[in-house]
Amino acid sequence: MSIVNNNQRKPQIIHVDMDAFYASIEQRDNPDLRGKPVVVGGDPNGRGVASTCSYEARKYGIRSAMPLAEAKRRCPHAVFLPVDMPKYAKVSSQLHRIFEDYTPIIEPLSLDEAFLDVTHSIRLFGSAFAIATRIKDRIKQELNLTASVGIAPNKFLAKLASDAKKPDGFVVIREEEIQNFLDPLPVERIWGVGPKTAEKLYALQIKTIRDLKELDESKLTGLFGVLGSQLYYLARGIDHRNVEPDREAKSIGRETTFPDDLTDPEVLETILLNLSTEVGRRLRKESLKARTVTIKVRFADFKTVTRSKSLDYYTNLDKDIFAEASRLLQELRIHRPVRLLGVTVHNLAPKDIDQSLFASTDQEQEKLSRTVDIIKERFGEKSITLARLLKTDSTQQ
Ligand code: TTP
Ligand code: MG
Repeated sequence: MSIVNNNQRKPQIIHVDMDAFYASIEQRDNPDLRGKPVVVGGDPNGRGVASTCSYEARKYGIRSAMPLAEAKRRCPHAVFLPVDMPKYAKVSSQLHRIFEDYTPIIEPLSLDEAFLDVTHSIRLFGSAFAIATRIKDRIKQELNLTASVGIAPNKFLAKLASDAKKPDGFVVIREEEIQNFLDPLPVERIWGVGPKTAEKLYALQIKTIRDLKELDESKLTGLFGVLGSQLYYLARGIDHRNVEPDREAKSIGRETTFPDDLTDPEVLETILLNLSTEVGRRLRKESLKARTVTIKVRFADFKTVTRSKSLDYYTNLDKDIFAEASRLLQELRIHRPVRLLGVTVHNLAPKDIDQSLFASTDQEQEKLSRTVDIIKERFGEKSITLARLLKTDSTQQ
């Protein structure tokens, strides 16, 4: 299979993190609260903890997850507010709609924080710097809130960058600045270093990332296993993790209940092909690809089983979905009557997710499948049918 790699641009990752998110929304919506210490979390006489607090409250040492009673001890005149999740969730979706104007590759980490891979948006918008500036300005103008933004060649650095000048920060880490930026930071700032790992490193007199670089990879893997190798690379600003769009929850599926229970494996497989074709068509229509295929089989006694398989590539081709679904069906070795069959795909991503690994033969296949979709849309479902589907077309609901 020939691999066409036409996507050699350097990665450009933006990390956006809203400032004092819940508290800033409350201050925005109630001008009396502006400039004051505000703690969001509930009744300070109760047993709850702070979700967050305004930057004015942080001067008193109040932090997220601190018991509210302790927060009140530190700042008796702070305003304590309950958590209004529906309100914050609404702002979060407005924020996401802004992100979506610049890239489909968005990985949300929480309501107020996301990675954006804008590597392939640059042609359209000029530069990652221009995109991040625009996003920050729109958050200010349209949401009346401030965000801190980081731009870097990878996720690890972009997150550190957005955190470096909070609140209202804007930090770019260029290739040649990476090591200077990292060296003075404490080891805890490295992704994966929790209190236990930090303690072990302190015992070796390793406090900063500069100190950590003194240890070679084999020494680190000896001490920490797989994490050790991660530490070695992150200390040098190397992080190959992709921005993973959060589409796990979404899926596309089709299922059909037969007028009469079926046992003939060939008939079942033909129906599976029909279902796979419809799922592939929906994926192409929504400009998506999928990585996981699931089949569902309900037997005559209503017992239902599902089987899933994740591929190591994304696809929206009927033939790929069918091949996997068919393999899963065969593995079930069905001997009893079946009343329902379904095919679903999960782990969805924008269709250009794997452009760099796109094989030319598959590009042709996709073009063909898309042509079939267009003809079906124009002239009706029955206008083109793979010969194999004709046999069981009447069993479809
Ligand atoms: P963060 O981004 O960690 O905090 P923040 O936005 O309030 O402040 P900043 O980023 O400027 O440091 O978390 C986002 C929201 O998530 C926060 O507003 C409240 C909620 N949250 C909790 O409910 N509990 C927690 O322990 C944390 C850390 C956050
Ligand atoms: Mg935040």
